[in-house]
Amino acid sequence: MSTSGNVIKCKAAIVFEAKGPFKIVEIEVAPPKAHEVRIKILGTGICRTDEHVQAGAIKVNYPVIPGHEAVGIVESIGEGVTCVKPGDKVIPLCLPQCGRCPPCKNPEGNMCQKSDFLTAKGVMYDGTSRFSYKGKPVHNFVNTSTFTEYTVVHEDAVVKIDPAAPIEKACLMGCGFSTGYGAATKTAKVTPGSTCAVFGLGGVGLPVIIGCKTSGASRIIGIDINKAKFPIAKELGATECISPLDFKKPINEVLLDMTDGEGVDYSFEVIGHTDTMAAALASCNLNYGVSVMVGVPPSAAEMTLSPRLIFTGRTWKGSVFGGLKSKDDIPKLVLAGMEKKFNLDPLVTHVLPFEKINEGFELLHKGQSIRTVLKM
Ligand code: COD
Ligand code: ZN
Ligand code: ZN
Repeated sequence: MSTSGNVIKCKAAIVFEAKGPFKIVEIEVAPPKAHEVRIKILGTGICRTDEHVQAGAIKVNYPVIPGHEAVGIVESIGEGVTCVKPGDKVIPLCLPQCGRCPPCKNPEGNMCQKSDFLTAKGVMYDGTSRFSYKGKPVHNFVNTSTFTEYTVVHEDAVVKIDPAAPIEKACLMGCGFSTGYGAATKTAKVTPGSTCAVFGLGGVGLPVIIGCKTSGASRIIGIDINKAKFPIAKELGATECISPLDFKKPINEVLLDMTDGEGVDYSFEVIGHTDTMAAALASCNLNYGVSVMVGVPPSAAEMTLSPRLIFTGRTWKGSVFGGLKSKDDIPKLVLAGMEKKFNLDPLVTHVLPFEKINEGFELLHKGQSIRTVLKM
């Protein structure tokens, strides 16, 4: 029986309050309104940002259905949708691309004004939600919400991908891989022969290494307090890996020593801590070094820095979704992954049934996973 036009009852993982667990409950998902798309989720990755939502480090409205890195099949479309049709394999876009706003029109921009990344309202464009639990609305997360068997997104926040794309690896293109790879290739524009330092070797940091390597960097230094991440980092292209815990000196001074006092050409902070953001900035060359902030800073964080760090010529940049334009770039990255242009195998360390979502987060807490993909 077709579900199109009807309310769908399905399972979803809701966080009811900051620091509360993910509770799998039965929700109701309303049909898509005009210019909206209802998607049956096939698989969804667990990203550290989802944990930030659960932990209350990123401000959102509760109750909320997190999850933003997924692959699904279009179940039905609302009036006026032309970019996808029922049956299409798609990736929901945690950073939409409306194509009409100034950041969408600017070749260097990607923070579409339709993005809920900074506003965190957790509702559709009309101010309402398509999710409800026991008759009460439940918020969405960054225009997506994928920890659910069905979700509804605006057509600005969905893109069709190759129907043959494997679910687990294609999921990574919805956030982790694109964010890291784009930070190196699009935001920093890493040059051949350069030296790079990557702070944080997780599901986003490792794709930064892949981006540095494909850009031709000759030296890639991985930095992590968890040495268990070093073998994968080296497999993907890191030439050296160091742990700040092994040194008495601040890690930026260690990096200066390792580069004859010059500092690295490019540094990337992929952890989300203000102290490592400052260390990454100070470890790049004082004149032409570029430091890219990839990790999401906690909503309440503030930093104090000497202006001299920038005065001498360093560039400090931020990068959301790797500076990529989601609708334009994700289908290309999916194809490149299918053509084995980069090695995605080590990134998906665990595949679990959706019901085991809390186990998936436990693996992340313990530093035992890179990416866990939950299959519906
Ligand atoms: N020094 C060195 N390494 C550290 C330190 C430290 N002080 N603290 C933690 N680490 C290491 C951990 O051991 C771990 O290996 C790594 O840092 C972090 O990796 P993960 O796997 O925990 O986290 P990721 O890689 O999934 O995500 C981290 C981000 C901070 C990048 C995360 O918040 C994120 O996904 N940001 C995405 C930003 C974005 O543009 N998102 C778009 C929508 S989400
Ligand atoms: Zn836009
Ligand atoms: Zn993410």
